[in-house]
Amino acid sequence: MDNQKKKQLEQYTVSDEGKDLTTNHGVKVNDDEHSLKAGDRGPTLMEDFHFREKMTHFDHERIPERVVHARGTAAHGVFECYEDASDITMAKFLNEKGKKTPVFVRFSTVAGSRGSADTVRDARGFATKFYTEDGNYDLVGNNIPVFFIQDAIKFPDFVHAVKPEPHNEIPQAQSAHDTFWDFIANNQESAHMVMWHMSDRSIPRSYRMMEGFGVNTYRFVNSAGEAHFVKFHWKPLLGVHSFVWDEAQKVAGKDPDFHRRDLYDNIEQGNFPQYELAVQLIPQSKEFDFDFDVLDPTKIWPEEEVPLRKLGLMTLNQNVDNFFAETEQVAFHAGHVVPGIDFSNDPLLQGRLFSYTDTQLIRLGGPNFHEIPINRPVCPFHNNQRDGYHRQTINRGQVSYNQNSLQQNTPSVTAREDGGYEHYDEKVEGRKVRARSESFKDHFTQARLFWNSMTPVEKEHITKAFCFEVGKVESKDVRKQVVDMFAHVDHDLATTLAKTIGVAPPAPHVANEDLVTKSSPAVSMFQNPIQFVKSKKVALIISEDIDASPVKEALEAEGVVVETISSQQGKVGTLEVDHTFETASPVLYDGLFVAGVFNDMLLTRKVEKFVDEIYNHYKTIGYLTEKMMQPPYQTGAGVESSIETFIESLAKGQHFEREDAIG
Ligand code: HDE
Repeated sequence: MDNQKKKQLEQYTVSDEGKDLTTNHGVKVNDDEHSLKAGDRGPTLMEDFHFREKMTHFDHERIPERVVHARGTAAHGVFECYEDASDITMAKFLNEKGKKTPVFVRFSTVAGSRGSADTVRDARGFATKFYTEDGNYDLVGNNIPVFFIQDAIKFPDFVHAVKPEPHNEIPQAQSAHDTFWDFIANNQESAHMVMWHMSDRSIPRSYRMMEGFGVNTYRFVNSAGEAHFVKFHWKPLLGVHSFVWDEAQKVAGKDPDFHRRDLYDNIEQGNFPQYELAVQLIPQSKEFDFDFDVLDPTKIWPEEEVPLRKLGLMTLNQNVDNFFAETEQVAFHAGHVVPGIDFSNDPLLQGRLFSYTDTQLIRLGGPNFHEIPINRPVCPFHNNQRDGYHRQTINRGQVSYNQNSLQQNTPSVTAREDGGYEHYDEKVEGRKVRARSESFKDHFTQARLFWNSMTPVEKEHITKAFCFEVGKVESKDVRKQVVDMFAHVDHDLATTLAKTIGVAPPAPHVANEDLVTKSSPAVSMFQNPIQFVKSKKVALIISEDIDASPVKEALEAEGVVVETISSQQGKVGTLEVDHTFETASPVLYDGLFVAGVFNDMLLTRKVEKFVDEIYNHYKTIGYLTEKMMQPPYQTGAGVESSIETFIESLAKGQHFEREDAIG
């Protein structure tokens, strides 16, 4: 099963290597460099069918980018089920220990356009397509467990506000501008999500180190018809790690493809990203037992109250062959479910169920996008739908309707017991109203709970992010509205913000802090650290006369990816130089080891600059001899003078104990 999708894709994959150049109609071409002309200085002739076909195809190469989540990257993989979970769901891919299901995952940013930088401050999409024997199941999630709005009807407004402003299309891929913050201050249901957005979660170090969340509440249904409300989680085995803000901004310039490259390179190197799938479950009967509404997508279900149950492990082990054919054409849909997985009445989810097919119709040019290789189920699919743009299937026979006698009423329906999808028979009644439930109207308790769960360093980063973002807002009035809004979360936070951005402090005592003392340590990145070194990237500075190969070997033995840097490319001693100081940048590495020394003042200055930046971004520094490292960088947290301690420090990640020295 796990390579069923691979086999299917192979049927559609071609290699042009070694082949004759032909037109799309199979005619061999004798010249691909000159258009057909009347004389070698004459006009081009209409009859040049090769030129016309080549140019027309080129003119039509682009399809509209996704309205949101335009910038992304993807990989193939496999999901392996941990145990039979048939007590909670009849989804077959979760019903057998060891069962393998092929998957395709696309990660993305939300706001930026297709060519924008990877490391901007933004939520990240985490969309997974499971090619199951019961049909495709799409878990279309984000790396933040809540959302900005509660009702899908507000999504176009939210997206208009966060996207570049319409008069000048500035700024690209950023929320640090007036319309975003104006929307926030005037739509206070966004408070909880904004707290996450201002945290380091929205500047992830790597797609491999990011959690995923289904956000919306779904339903699991077992074969006895019993239902649970369910929330989905992906937990990365490497843990959750982020950049610091200054670093993220610089990486956006030095390598706008940073996340894309990181995922691609690591899969090529065999460092396959892995994530455990876990669920939180609330039985139907306990729907009203919590201090949040289970249908409200701006609320988490604190893990301390509703524990996680792990269902399986996903491994991403293969890069795409062709970005456009696979990554760009993949069509996810929150409504692609299989028997055993159903929807709740979460009003955000209900609206998503409409939007995803609608968007594919314009993006992929018609109703047959399910026939595109990356979107095809691995199980058979038959129905009476016919024709439309780009139809590829050749349906035999005269019947394309139901009921019929000419074809013994086939294709035929399947009863629920035999695997037919039957919607959960929830009883629903109500008056038609445009309204929001009272139980959705508390916007600050969980925003405060999130704040309470942060370590001091995390709080510091959130505060600085607010000061940066709102500091970029030109309207003083909007700035003040934001200050007043977040005073409901934390008065000190709002006061610091007000002071930094030059507006009046919030009125005393609007804060929630005395009312909400609860926290959920599970949402803190720093209270749940996972240490590792394999696949971390280290810059190794080398010079003539010093043999740095033992350092390189020792690091590589631990799975560290080492890139050598020196004054020029070519060989230095026994080592090949990967980069000069010009082609490398400290922001692209997790750590630095200096194993070289230069007599030239200019080069020494370049090393110092490298060290300084690594130090200011709290990363691990190592050196061989004191001559190679100037004070004040010779000692302190995460500064090591042996390879062994360097590796230990590198495993820990960022060294925020340095904060005092950096300020
Ligand atoms: Fe989406 N979303 N969304 N979204 N979303 C799209 O579909 C939409 C929401 C998410 O890698 C679009 O194919 C509405 C929440 C991801 O291809 C579009 C609402 C979450 C991706 C759309 C939401 C998501 C999308 C644009 C509010 C986290 C990228 C292109 C009701 C759970 C999938 C496309 C990929 C993409 C609509 C809210 C995740 C326009 C109307 C909440 C990861 O259909």
